[in-house]
Amino acid sequence: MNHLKLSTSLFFLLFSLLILNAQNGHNVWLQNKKAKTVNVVSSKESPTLNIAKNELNQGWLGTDGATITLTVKRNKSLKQDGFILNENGITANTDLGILYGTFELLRRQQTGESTSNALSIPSYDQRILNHWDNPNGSIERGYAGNSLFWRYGKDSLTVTDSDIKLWQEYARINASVGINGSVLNNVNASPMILTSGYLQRVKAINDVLRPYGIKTFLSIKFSSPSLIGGLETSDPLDKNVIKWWRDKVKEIYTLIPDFGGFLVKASSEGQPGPQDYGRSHADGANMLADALKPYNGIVMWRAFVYSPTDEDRAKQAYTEFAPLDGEFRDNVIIQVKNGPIDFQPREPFSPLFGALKETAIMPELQITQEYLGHSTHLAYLAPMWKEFLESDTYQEGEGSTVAKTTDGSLFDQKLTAIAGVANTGLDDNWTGHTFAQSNWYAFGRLAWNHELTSEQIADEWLKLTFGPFSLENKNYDVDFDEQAWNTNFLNPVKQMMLDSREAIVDYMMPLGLHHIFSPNAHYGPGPWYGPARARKDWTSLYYHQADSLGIGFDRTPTGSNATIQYEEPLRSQFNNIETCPEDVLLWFHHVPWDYKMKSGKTLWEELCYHYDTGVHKVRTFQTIWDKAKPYVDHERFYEVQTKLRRQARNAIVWKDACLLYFQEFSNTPIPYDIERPLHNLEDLKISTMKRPLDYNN
Ligand code: GCW
Repeated sequence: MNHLKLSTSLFFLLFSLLILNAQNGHNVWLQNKKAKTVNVVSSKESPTLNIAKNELNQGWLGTDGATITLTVKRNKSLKQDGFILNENGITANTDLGILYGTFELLRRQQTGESTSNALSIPSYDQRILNHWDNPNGSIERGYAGNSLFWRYGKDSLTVTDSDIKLWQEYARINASVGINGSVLNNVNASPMILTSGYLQRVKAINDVLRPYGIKTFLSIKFSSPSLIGGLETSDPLDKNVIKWWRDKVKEIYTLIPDFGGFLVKASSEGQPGPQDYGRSHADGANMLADALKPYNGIVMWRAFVYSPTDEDRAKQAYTEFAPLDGEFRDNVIIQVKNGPIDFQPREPFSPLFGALKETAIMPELQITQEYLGHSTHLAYLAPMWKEFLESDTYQEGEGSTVAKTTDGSLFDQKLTAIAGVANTGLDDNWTGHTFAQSNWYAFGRLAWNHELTSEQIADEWLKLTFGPFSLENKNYDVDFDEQAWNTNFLNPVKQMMLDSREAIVDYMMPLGLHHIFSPNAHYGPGPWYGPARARKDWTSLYYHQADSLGIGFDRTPTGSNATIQYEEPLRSQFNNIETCPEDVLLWFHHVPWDYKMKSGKTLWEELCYHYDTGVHKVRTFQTIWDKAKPYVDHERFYEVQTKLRRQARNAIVWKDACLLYFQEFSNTPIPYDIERPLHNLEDLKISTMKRPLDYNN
């Protein structure tokens, strides 16, 4: 080897060591490990099984030199891609089941759980990420850089080696938590996505994702036949339109035989849809379903519909969809956001869950933090999703939780699925905030097993992401003191995660308040927002209804009567101000300022204390994190520390803005044991319209 070659290799060696220690978070919860040797025996070969073998070789932490057998054979106790772990290895019905079992086995080795005699079956058949990515590379409500799939520019459709590498990493991360579908583009879909250049790129993506078991789907624009097909109409009952879609679907499946199907936002927020032609959602969805049926494709038809009528926005999806129950084809599934409005920090569950008894229905969650502080605020979302999944709809008597009305156990659904709006982008760490990775993780884990607790998921994620096995985290290469790590890092940081969503509810919109953001960005406070000419249901005034008497949206029979859409005894419980849960009180009631709350405080005082508590919780998070410093690499430590500082400043802005503004109606002092506001209302009104919100910072 000549000198030049030697020094180049040394350079690369040093360089890669540096990269390893830099810990930019790119490896998420799949940190590089010092693996032991393992002998993997498999009766057959396939791209998926090869991935499983590789993972075992790279990450084995069991007995050195152990033999592990991968067995693919039919087992009646296993549904689909479920698996069994035992002393000898992994058994599954499918190759993909083996891969999922592999990730589970490796995860258990790191978290210290038993690796034998575990049987695992997914709660939902389809566990899907929705990417709101546009063909120009931007991402609607994305806070972690541009799209992983699309980019701007003249070579935007060329597939490069780095594209392939990135898609492979993306696929591996998803497979590690059981995600098996990706909708590659925004529901506000460009018709261009169905043109040949884009479809070629979808094929390339699909080819990379396939061995990891991930199906690709596309969002479509309902008026594509007229926009790119040269037809005069996109009426779903028009025979040329029907033919156009059949041909388009055939073209797609010729390229991508295992394509998943379409996601559709139609007749919603200005998007075209069947109603433009006097047709129903069922007409639209069924026409597409018929085109996809021969190829086993599905239609995920969104129920996120509302228009600026006088009807309470919270009622509209139910009003439109409940009468259509039973009219959809069996390869249609209705995709419903968890709450009746729009991914607010807290909403009651959408009354559509359980209400459609003869139509498959799937939850849509939002992983990206559109309404929870983007990628600046630390919000672990599993508690929010669990609260939703465990909500009792009472549709088939007590115990009819949302989880059960959607996972096929209560209704005989042919299709079961769950979707999460992704928070991924080109940022090195994929999600902007390191802790936002935990939401990607939690979505996958809950989609696989909705019975896992938030605590268990947080525990796993922390151990995998910051734990002792990581090669990158030098602190633990020698002398890992488990007890110290648990006491000083794992337990407090886990508690911080578990409290984080409620902290946001407290300082943004407690007690059932909702949608009082400054417009468009949905980041800072804007309780005052309500210009005379604005669409009413896009103003904060519409949602909080504050006046000199009280605050809150009356959705009982004296108001919009949205409660009628809930089953008894829930309906009566919500209707009665005394029995309505206080955390959704202002969602359902217009409550007098001096109303006595369960704590004995007046509503006004209670509101003030919630805002104050929210701020204090964030200050506590700062302390927890500062103390965690010895246990975290520099890069991730400072990133989170800086963001928590900003979050604390933001929380004060939220508190000051909301309390000073609502005080104009309550006409009552802010309790004197609460820290006084730091801002003036008039200044806040000007500054918080924009993001970044760091007033005076
Ligand atoms: O929450 C709203 C968002 C829109 C989004 C829409 C939807 C993709 O503000 O950005 O559009 O919901 O879910 O369709």
